[in-house]
Amino acid sequence: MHVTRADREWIEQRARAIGFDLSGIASVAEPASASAIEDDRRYAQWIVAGRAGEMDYLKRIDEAGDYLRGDLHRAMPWARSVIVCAVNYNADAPLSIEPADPKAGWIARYAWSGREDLSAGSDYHDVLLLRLRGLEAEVMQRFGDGCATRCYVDTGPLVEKGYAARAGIGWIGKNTCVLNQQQGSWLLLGVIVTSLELAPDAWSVPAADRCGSCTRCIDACPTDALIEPERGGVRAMDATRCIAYLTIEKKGSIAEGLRPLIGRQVFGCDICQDVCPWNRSAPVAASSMLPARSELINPALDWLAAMDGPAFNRVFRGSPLERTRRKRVLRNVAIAMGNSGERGYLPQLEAWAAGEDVVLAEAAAWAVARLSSSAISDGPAGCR
Ligand code: B12
Ligand code: SF4
Ligand code: SF4
Repeated sequence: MHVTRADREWIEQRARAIGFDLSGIASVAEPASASAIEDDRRYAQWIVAGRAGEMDYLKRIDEAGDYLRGDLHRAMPWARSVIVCAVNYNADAPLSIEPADPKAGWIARYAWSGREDLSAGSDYHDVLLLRLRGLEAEVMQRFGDGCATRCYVDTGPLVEKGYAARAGIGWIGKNTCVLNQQQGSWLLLGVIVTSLELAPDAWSVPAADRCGSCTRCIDACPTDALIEPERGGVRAMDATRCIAYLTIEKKGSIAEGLRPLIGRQVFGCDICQDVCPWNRSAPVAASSMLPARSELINPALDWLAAMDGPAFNRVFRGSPLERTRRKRVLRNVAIAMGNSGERGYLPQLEAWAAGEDVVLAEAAAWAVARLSSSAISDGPAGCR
């Protein structure tokens, strides 16, 4: 079954009607084609170099021992094309790099979203998946039952950004995010893998790379996580150094040497997108899919610290923070307090340091030592 250019335009029009800001369709490279081999090699190299840290789901292999995410055919031999949809989640709100109250932490922009009535959190995975399923149903209806499809937001055995680039959503910037010339990079992606072949005239046109000689994201990254461009290689990051990984994915203790660099980030990190010139005029989200909850913007560290289990569940029910869980968020809050230069946090930190949660106690003891020492020469992390 072939998708023609008119079909592609129909898919894009339906995606817009469903609420996506951008969409496109990319072919899955033939197994053993030069581009499939290159994608696979690049992915395997990244994993073997240890860049994925403890994210074991990125390391799943097939029976032959090859990485599933290195080639989509391994998990879905029937896959021929990928419909990529993107939604803008930008909000009319400050950036993490703007001066802020030293007592404020930072939660990444993508995690601000609430339900439309704002009574609780909303995880973009659920919100996008629901819309993708609507589009999938329409695609099935148009192309018939012989068409196989699978919808994913994050969880599929593929690198969504690579398909987004090929589907013309945007280019992969030096910060390793997909950037669109009009929309910037505050985009979340969802994909529908399909068995539909693309007629040659149906291919979306990949976006031109517009990073040019800019290196703002690389220069601003506090942990030097953006690695490859400096060496003239493809754009990639060492996720084990990325604050998003450390605060969201990393279990247990965070390496001591990285803690001062985390600054005030308590969940995720937006720095390399905040500094990007393409985000200066990024439009605020047009759709109401992911409305921002104002209480999560520059949240007071002591508000987060004071939440007991039920309060945390109430505030973050349905939000991306729910999966990271309170324990890990508190570990991050302790580190942010240690970086704040605010000695008023000492009683809270000392209480945690004497507590039973070993990881939190250790992070809190580190923060106490950092606040108590006169050697906070790098000062409050205010706008880090
Ligand atoms: C693991 C993961 C992470 C890890 C690793 C990040 C990373 N750069 O890979 C961590 C936890 C650090 C992370 C952080 C964030 N993430 Co994340 N993450 C993922 C996830 C689940 C897998 C990504 C992956 O496989 N990485 C592996 C490495 C090897 O991929 P890579 O560096 O991009 O390089 C590959 C490709 O890009 C490709 N490639 C490189 N250059 C080019 C050029 C061309 C033309 C092509 C075709 C391919 C290509 O080759 C590489 C090897 O395969 C995806 C969802 C998904 N299933 O794809 C979301 C995803 C990438 N994350 C997303 C978001 C929003 C974030 C954060 C902004 C959240 C936050 N604020 O804290 C940060 C951004 C940090 C950053 N600067 O990238 C969005 C990105 C949207 C966008 N606009 O790009 C995604 C797509 C989720 C989604 N469904 O929307 N994330
Ligand atoms: S998200 Fe933060 S830590 Fe990760 S690469 Fe960007 S600036 Fe660096
Ligand atoms: S900050 Fe500059 S180099 Fe980095 S992604 Fe944006 S345009 Fe590209």
